[in-house]
Amino acid sequence: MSAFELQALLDGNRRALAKAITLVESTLDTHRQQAQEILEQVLPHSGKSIRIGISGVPGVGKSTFIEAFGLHLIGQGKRVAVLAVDPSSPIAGGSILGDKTRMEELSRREEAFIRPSPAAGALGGVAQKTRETMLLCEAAGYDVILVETVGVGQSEYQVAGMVDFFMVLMLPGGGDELQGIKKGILELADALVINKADGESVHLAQMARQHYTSAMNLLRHTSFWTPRVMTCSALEGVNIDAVWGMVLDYHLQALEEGAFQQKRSRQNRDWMHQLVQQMLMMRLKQNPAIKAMLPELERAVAEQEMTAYAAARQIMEQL
Ligand SMILES: Nc1nc2c(ncn2[C@@H]2O[C@H](COP(=O)(O)OP(=O)(O)OP(=O)(O)O)[C@@H](O)[C@H]2O)c(=O)[nH]1
Ligand SMILES: [Mg+2]
Repeated sequence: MSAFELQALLDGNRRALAKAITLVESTLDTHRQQAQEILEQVLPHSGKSIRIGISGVPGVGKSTFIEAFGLHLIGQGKRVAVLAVDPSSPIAGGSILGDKTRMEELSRREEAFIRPSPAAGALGGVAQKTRETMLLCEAAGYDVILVETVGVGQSEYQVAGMVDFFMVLMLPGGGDELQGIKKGILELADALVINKADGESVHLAQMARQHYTSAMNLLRHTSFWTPRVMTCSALEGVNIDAVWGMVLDYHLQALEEGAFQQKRSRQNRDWMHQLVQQMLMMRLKQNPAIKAMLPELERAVAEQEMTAYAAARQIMEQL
């Protein structure tokens, strides 16, 4: 990417942004190298957005919510980028956001940039690419980054670890089990937003709100922020402004507490350590001497001729 194109990216040119993201998502070594150079150059220009993670079981209304929320943000004068971490389709290029049908209006807006989930690739996987894409979008002047994920596998943890504010959309009615809500998720959430609070479900949604408010109060919170429970209707556009108001509240308080930057610093540090682990594992797997000795070590450990510890030590000594 030329200096000219880099400047275009910083000026908010979508084609330059898309090109940089393509390099980030590429699995070719030469592309990866170029991508890293671009990332280093944009780094000083990134980090100025509010990053919001949005999770929830399939069908809860994430796409519909993002459409309504994104349009509301644009109405507030913001530019919005929508990215996805989708563990369910690592090869096909992502199903989340794959159909932009529920984000029809948003995807037509000049102020919005919507990027479907990338394919997994090697190092760091989808989460790595989404993190890097986020930096590029910030450098291109997007004020709010929405990262969508479906409640599968580790993706919620990954997304919670890369955003400032993590919200989980819920359905009115039905207990945790029915909703497929994993227990740990409530502990990750800065907010639970009960969607589809419309029509006959308004009452159910209120009950769910009470239920989850007490459930959340039982959890121990170590940060300055007490997670909130709200209701909304993405379809009818009810309370969407209140959800944004809550995020702004959080942002203001976090800045005052110095917690905003602290959280980001911690996330960057954690991410570095995760990458080191992955890089080490990759080295291990590619090391010919280790490859050669591994079957025998595995056998010896399986048949209890050798302790797992001793075998692990032998492998480490080869590095
Ligand atoms: N009544 C009502 N229906 C809604 C609301 N939000 C979404 N829906 C409907 O719920 C269905 C699923 O909505 P999506 O936005 O596609 O849900 P999603 O969470 O993105 O689903 P996946 O992408 O499959 O994970 C659609 O038929 C929507 O029209 C709402 O606030 N009220
Ligand atoms: Mg969707």
